[in-house]
Amino acid sequence: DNVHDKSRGSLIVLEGLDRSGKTSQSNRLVSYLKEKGVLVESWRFPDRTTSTGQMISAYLANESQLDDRAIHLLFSANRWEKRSLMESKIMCGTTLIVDRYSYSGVAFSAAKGLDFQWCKAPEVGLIAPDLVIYFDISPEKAAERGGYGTERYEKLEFQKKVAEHYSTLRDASWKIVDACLPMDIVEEQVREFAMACILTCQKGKPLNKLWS
Ligand code: FDM
Repeated sequence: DNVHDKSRGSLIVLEGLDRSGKTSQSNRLVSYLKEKGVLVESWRFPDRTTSTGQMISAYLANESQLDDRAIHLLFSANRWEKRSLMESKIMCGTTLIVDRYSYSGVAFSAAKGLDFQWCKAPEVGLIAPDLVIYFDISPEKAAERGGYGTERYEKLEFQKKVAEHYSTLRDASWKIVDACLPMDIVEEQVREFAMACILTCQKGKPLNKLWS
Protein backbone atom coordinates (compact mmCIF):
# COMPACT_ATOMS: atom_id res chain seq x y z
CA ASP A 1 0.00 0.00 0.00
CA ASN A 2 2.91 2.26 0.63
CA VAL A 3 4.41 2.16 -2.84
CA HIS A 4 3.61 5.83 -3.37
CA ASP A 5 4.91 6.90 0.01
CA LYS A 6 8.46 7.99 -0.28
CA SER A 7 10.09 9.58 2.70
CA ARG A 8 10.98 13.20 2.30
CA GLY A 9 14.31 14.93 2.61
CA SER A 10 15.12 17.70 5.08
CA LEU A 11 15.76 21.39 4.83
CA ILE A 12 18.84 22.11 6.92
CA VAL A 13 20.03 25.69 7.17
CA LEU A 14 23.43 26.86 8.37
CA GLU A 15 23.65 30.39 9.73
CA GLY A 16 26.32 32.53 11.33
CA LEU A 17 28.50 35.57 10.92
CA ASP A 18 30.98 35.90 8.09
CA ARG A 19 34.10 33.85 8.91
CA SER A 20 32.20 31.58 11.30
CA GLY A 21 33.26 28.57 9.24
CA LYS A 22 29.81 27.59 8.08
CA THR A 23 30.71 27.29 4.39
CA SER A 24 33.56 24.83 5.09
CA GLN A 25 31.32 22.91 7.45
CA SER A 26 28.57 22.84 4.86
CA ASN A 27 30.95 21.22 2.36
CA ARG A 28 32.15 18.72 4.94
CA LEU A 29 28.60 17.81 5.91
CA VAL A 30 27.50 17.30 2.31
CA SER A 31 30.48 14.98 1.62
CA TYR A 32 29.75 13.00 4.76
CA LEU A 33 26.06 12.60 3.96
CA LYS A 34 26.87 11.50 0.41
CA GLU A 35 29.22 8.82 1.81
CA LYS A 36 26.37 7.68 4.05
CA GLY A 37 24.16 7.29 0.99
CA VAL A 38 21.88 10.22 1.83
CA LEU A 39 20.43 12.01 -1.20
CA VAL A 40 21.77 15.49 -0.58
CA GLU A 41 22.48 18.76 -2.35
CA SER A 42 24.53 21.78 -1.34
CA TRP A 43 22.67 25.10 -1.70
CA ARG A 44 23.41 28.67 -0.73
CA PHE A 45 21.69 32.02 -0.59
CA PRO A 46 22.11 34.41 -2.20
CA ASP A 47 21.99 32.16 -5.26
CA ARG A 48 24.15 34.37 -7.46
CA THR A 49 23.38 32.45 -10.67
CA THR A 50 19.90 33.88 -11.26
CA SER A 51 19.19 37.38 -12.57
CA THR A 52 18.23 38.65 -9.11
CA GLY A 53 21.38 36.92 -7.83
CA GLN A 54 23.53 38.85 -10.26
CA MET A 55 22.05 42.13 -9.06
CA ILE A 56 22.72 41.07 -5.47
CA SER A 57 26.26 40.06 -6.30
CA ALA A 58 27.02 43.43 -7.93
CA TYR A 59 25.56 45.19 -4.89
CA LEU A 60 27.67 43.16 -2.46
CA ALA A 61 30.79 43.90 -4.48
CA ASN A 62 29.97 47.63 -4.25
CA GLU A 63 29.58 47.76 -8.01
CA SER A 64 26.05 49.07 -7.70
CA GLN A 65 24.00 51.07 -5.21
CA LEU A 66 20.49 50.08 -4.21
CA ASP A 67 17.98 51.36 -1.68
CA ASP A 68 18.15 49.29 1.55
CA ARG A 69 14.57 48.09 1.16
CA ALA A 70 14.99 47.30 -2.52
CA ILE A 71 18.02 45.07 -1.88
CA HIS A 72 16.21 43.43 1.04
CA LEU A 73 13.32 42.48 -1.25
CA LEU A 74 15.74 41.23 -3.91
CA PHE A 75 17.35 38.86 -1.39
CA SER A 76 13.86 37.66 -0.50
CA ALA A 77 12.82 37.29 -4.16
CA ASN A 78 16.00 35.29 -4.70
CA ARG A 79 14.59 32.76 -2.20
CA TRP A 80 11.02 32.90 -3.51
CA GLU A 81 12.14 32.08 -7.04
CA LYS A 82 13.66 28.86 -5.67
CA ARG A 83 10.80 27.91 -3.33
CA SER A 84 8.93 25.48 -5.55
CA LEU A 85 12.11 23.74 -6.70
CA MET A 86 13.18 23.37 -3.08
CA GLU A 87 9.82 21.90 -2.16
CA SER A 88 9.81 19.39 -5.00
CA LYS A 89 13.36 18.28 -4.25
CA ILE A 90 12.59 17.84 -0.55
CA MET A 91 9.34 15.98 -1.22
CA CYS A 92 11.18 13.69 -3.66
CA GLY A 93 13.59 12.71 -0.89
CA THR A 94 16.53 15.07 -1.34
CA THR A 95 18.00 16.80 1.69
CA LEU A 96 19.13 20.37 1.09
CA ILE A 97 22.02 21.78 3.10
CA VAL A 98 21.60 25.53 2.73
CA ASP A 99 24.30 28.06 3.55
CA ARG A 100 22.28 31.12 4.74
CA TYR A 101 18.52 31.64 4.45
CA SER A 102 15.85 34.07 5.68
CA TYR A 103 17.66 34.58 9.00
CA SER A 104 20.57 36.19 7.17
CA GLY A 105 18.00 38.16 5.23
CA VAL A 106 16.53 39.65 8.41
CA ALA A 107 19.72 39.95 10.49
CA PHE A 108 21.71 41.79 7.82
CA SER A 109 18.95 44.18 6.76
CA ALA A 110 17.87 44.91 10.34
CA ALA A 111 21.53 45.68 11.11
CA LYS A 112 21.19 48.62 8.71
CA GLY A 113 18.37 49.96 10.85
CA LEU A 114 15.36 48.63 8.94
CA ASP A 115 12.40 47.62 11.07
CA PHE A 116 12.71 44.01 12.23
CA GLN A 117 9.09 43.03 11.52
CA TRP A 118 9.20 44.73 8.14
CA CYS A 119 12.26 42.63 7.34
CA LYS A 120 10.51 39.40 8.33
CA ALA A 121 7.32 40.03 6.36
CA PRO A 122 8.46 39.04 2.85
CA GLU A 123 9.89 35.77 4.22
CA VAL A 124 6.55 34.58 5.62
CA GLY A 125 5.38 31.50 3.72
CA LEU A 126 8.76 30.28 2.52
CA ILE A 127 9.59 26.73 3.54
CA ALA A 128 10.58 26.53 7.20
CA PRO A 129 13.87 24.75 7.83
CA ASP A 130 13.64 21.45 9.69
CA LEU A 131 16.87 22.41 11.40
CA VAL A 132 18.85 25.61 11.84
CA ILE A 133 22.45 25.20 12.94
CA TYR A 134 24.00 28.43 14.18
CA PHE A 135 27.79 28.78 14.13
CA ASP A 136 28.40 30.86 17.19
CA ILE A 137 31.45 33.13 17.24
CA SER A 138 31.98 36.63 18.56
CA PRO A 139 32.35 39.30 15.87
CA GLU A 140 35.82 40.10 17.25
CA LYS A 141 37.02 36.49 17.02
CA ALA A 142 35.56 36.16 13.52
CA ALA A 143 37.41 39.29 12.44
CA GLU A 144 40.68 37.86 13.78
CA ARG A 145 40.33 34.85 11.50
CA GLY A 146 42.39 36.17 8.63
CA GLY A 147 40.22 39.24 8.41
CA TYR A 148 37.19 39.95 6.32
CA GLY A 149 37.08 40.24 2.56
CA THR A 150 36.12 43.34 0.62
CA GLU A 151 32.39 42.77 0.32
CA ARG A 152 30.00 45.39 1.58
CA TYR A 153 29.02 43.83 4.94
CA GLU A 154 32.42 42.48 5.97
CA LYS A 155 33.18 45.06 8.64
CA LEU A 156 33.45 44.52 12.38
CA GLU A 157 31.00 47.21 13.50
CA PHE A 158 28.36 45.94 11.10
CA GLN A 159 28.89 42.29 12.06
CA LYS A 160 28.31 43.23 15.72
CA LYS A 161 24.85 44.49 14.82
CA VAL A 162 24.17 41.41 12.72
CA ALA A 163 25.07 39.24 15.73
CA GLU A 164 22.54 41.08 17.89
CA HIS A 165 19.77 40.51 15.38
CA TYR A 166 20.66 36.84 15.03
CA SER A 167 20.15 36.49 18.79
CA THR A 168 16.70 38.02 18.51
CA LEU A 169 15.79 35.53 15.76
CA ARG A 170 17.16 32.50 17.60
CA ASP A 171 14.59 30.19 19.20
CA ALA A 172 14.77 27.03 21.27
CA SER A 173 14.80 24.82 18.18
CA TRP A 174 18.12 26.15 16.90
CA LYS A 175 21.20 24.04 17.43
CA ILE A 176 24.08 26.25 18.49
CA VAL A 177 27.60 25.12 17.73
CA ASP A 178 30.60 26.84 19.30
CA ALA A 179 32.41 27.83 16.10
CA CYS A 180 35.66 28.37 18.04
CA LEU A 181 36.03 24.67 18.82
CA PRO A 182 38.43 22.67 16.62
CA MET A 183 37.00 22.03 13.15
CA ASP A 184 36.73 18.27 13.64
CA ILE A 185 34.69 18.68 16.81
CA VAL A 186 32.38 21.17 15.12
CA GLU A 187 32.06 18.77 12.18
CA GLU A 188 31.08 15.90 14.50
CA GLN A 189 28.40 17.98 16.22
CA VAL A 190 27.01 19.16 12.90
CA ARG A 191 26.83 15.56 11.65
CA GLU A 192 24.90 14.44 14.71
CA PHE A 193 22.38 17.27 14.50
CA ALA A 194 21.90 16.69 10.78
CA MET A 195 21.48 12.91 10.99
CA ALA A 196 18.91 13.21 13.80
CA CYS A 197 16.96 15.73 11.74
CA ILE A 198 17.05 13.63 8.58
CA LEU A 199 15.67 10.62 10.49
CA THR A 200 12.82 12.66 12.00
CA CYS A 201 11.83 13.94 8.57
CA GLN A 202 11.98 10.46 7.06
CA LYS A 203 9.56 9.31 9.75
CA GLY A 204 7.00 11.81 8.50
CA LYS A 205 7.50 15.13 10.25
CA PRO A 206 5.46 17.61 8.17
CA LEU A 207 7.12 20.35 6.17
CA ASN A 208 6.20 23.74 7.64
CA LYS A 209 6.06 27.31 6.50
CA LEU A 210 8.19 30.09 7.86
CA TRP A 211 6.94 32.50 10.49
CA SER A 212 3.23 31.75 10.39
N1 FDM B 1 22.96 38.39 2.99
C1 FDM B 1 22.67 37.11 2.68
C2 FDM B 1 21.94 39.33 3.17
O1 FDM B 1 22.21 40.50 3.46
N2 FDM B 1 20.65 38.95 3.01
C3 FDM B 1 20.32 37.67 2.69
O2 FDM B 1 19.11 37.35 2.54
C4 FDM B 1 21.36 36.71 2.51
C5 FDM B 1 21.03 35.30 2.15
O3 FDM B 1 24.96 38.64 1.83
F1 FDM B 1 27.18 39.29 3.92
C6 FDM B 1 24.37 38.80 3.10
C7 FDM B 1 25.22 38.02 4.03
C8 FDM B 1 26.58 38.13 3.43
C9 FDM B 1 26.35 38.37 1.96
O4 FDM B 1 26.70 36.03 1.63
C10 FDM B 1 26.76 37.27 1.03
P1 FDM B 1 27.84 34.93 1.33
O5 FDM B 1 27.44 33.76 2.20
O6 FDM B 1 29.14 35.58 1.75
O7 FDM B 1 27.76 34.63 -0.14
